[in-house]
Amino acid sequence: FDQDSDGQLATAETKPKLKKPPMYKVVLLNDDYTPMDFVVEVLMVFFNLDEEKATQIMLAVHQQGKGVCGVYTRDVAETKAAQVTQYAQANKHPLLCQVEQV
Ligand code: TYC
Repeated sequence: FDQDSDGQLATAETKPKLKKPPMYKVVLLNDDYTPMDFVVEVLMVFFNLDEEKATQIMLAVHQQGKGVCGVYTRDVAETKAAQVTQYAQANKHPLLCQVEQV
């Protein structure tokens, strides 16, 4: 017998086939030109982070080259990455955001 996600015993016949959706990371890439303040603003606006957490992630990306802003279902991740790239372009910054499957 297996246990399902509620810890209930389940046979092949009773086991509900409720799969968790695949999750996707929204990854921010470092560059030499985008101002740090702008990156912090982006993280606060599009990823609902407070200033402290946004600053931590921005600095991690600045030092390590890339970093995870959040993990979402595919549609949400794709939308956020597109919004960030669009907002950066509208402000003439080369900031890039991409999606990676977890
Ligand atoms: N490296 C940039 C600078 O020194 C800051 C920066 C951080 C840019 C994170 C992009 O995703 C980024 N102004």
